[in-house]
Amino acid sequence: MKKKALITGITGQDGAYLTELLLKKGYEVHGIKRRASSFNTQRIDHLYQDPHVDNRNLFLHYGDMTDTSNLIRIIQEVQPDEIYNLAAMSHVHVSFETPEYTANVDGLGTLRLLEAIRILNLEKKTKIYQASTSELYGKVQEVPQAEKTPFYPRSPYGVAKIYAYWITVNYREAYNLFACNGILFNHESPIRGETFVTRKITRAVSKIALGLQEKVHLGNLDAKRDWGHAKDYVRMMWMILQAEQPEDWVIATGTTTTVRDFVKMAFAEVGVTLEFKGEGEKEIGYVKSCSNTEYNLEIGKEVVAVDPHYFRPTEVDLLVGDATKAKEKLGWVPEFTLNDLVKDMMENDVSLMKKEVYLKKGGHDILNNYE
Ligand code: NDP
Ligand code: GDR
Repeated sequence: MKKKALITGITGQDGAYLTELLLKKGYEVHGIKRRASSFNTQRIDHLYQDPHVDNRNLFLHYGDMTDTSNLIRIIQEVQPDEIYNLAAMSHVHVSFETPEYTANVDGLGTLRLLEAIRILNLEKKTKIYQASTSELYGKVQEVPQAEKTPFYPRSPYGVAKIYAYWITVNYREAYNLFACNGILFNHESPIRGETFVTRKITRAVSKIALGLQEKVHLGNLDAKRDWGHAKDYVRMMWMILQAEQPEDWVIATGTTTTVRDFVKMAFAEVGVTLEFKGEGEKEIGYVKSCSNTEYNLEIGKEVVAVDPHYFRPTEVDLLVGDATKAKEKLGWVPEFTLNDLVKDMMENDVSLMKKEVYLKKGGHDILNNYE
């Protein structure tokens, strides 16, 4: 019998990579997608199977983390061996504007899944993975951050996720559920959402290099993040549910980098040495030199500016994780370095923007310019 997995948030970055991984492992994969006014399955379209053929192993169900009866019905129908709860309003800055909705989806949504498992008497059958986050650590208490580091969230997103973290622990202890938190630090990829800082940067740098955009406006350049590759991280989600005991695990690279340095690394991929000058809101990044004649960027051109609009009311200044436990007990070995990650993202976005240049020449405009 094939194992069955149910993924909430299957249309997101991690959902797409996890689906790919589980299908390769021979799982029957079920995913919950939201109804939207336009298609929202681009990240998994390459895995989509015609519903009219036999032996399908990928199934999509309409649903929402705010809809209890819908979640219970899907879980009853699917009878999953493993649930991966990846669905969330996952943008930290946006959570300051939609705090109640974020609490409902990211906090109560997790409770709804845990209760569904109990209501359906699936405690012994169904394991559940909760997508916890380094945002739980928030205000720096100690570095690097590990499983026992105290939490101090700094956003409505972080606060909602702390509820989800503890309700997962509580259901494990109260009802013997195989329920685990993966406390994952930032992980990125070529299919990262366009408004997270890494993808915003790699898209903008590609556009600037190809003459499609003048400059990019960013917020806090001093923030430090521990960035890994999403492909390495979804492998761990699966390993966490295959462990002997249900536990909580930190997944991180152990290296931290400022947003400013990430921008420099991205520009380096198109042959540009970027320098910064000025301070605070007046800081700018300009082209010091350009070794790639294909891009021909003018020396001295200002390509990065700071816009306070992107500052958060409360910020998480420094994240750097200690994944020793996962490495020692689960044998996790990440395959991508930060350099590999930046290269992967830049290659993807440069090729995407080259297509846009081509289409523009034919009078078409396919990409929007929202930041
Ligand atoms: P994305 O934002 O790319 O994907 C989020 C997914 O959740 C999408 O499929 C989205 O659907 C879905 N979703 C949002 N709201 C609802 C809702 N109300 N009901 C059902 N589905 C919903 O996130 P990532 O893939 O990057 O992250 C996956 C999970 O891991 C999230 O929970 C995130 O908070 C957490 N996390 C992420 C980290 C990272 O660095 N990427 C680090 C640590 C934790 P739609 O496509 O329709 O919007
Ligand atoms: P984060 O990711 O908040 O860490 O949450 P994001 O990429 O949004 O921000 C990282 C840091 O960059 C700073 N920053 C900017 N951020 C954005 N989005 N846009 C900008 O223009 C900009 N300029 C500077 C931010 O202030 C911040 O310090 C991500 C999400 O995936 C969460 O769901 C997940 O839980 C955590 O990572 C771990």
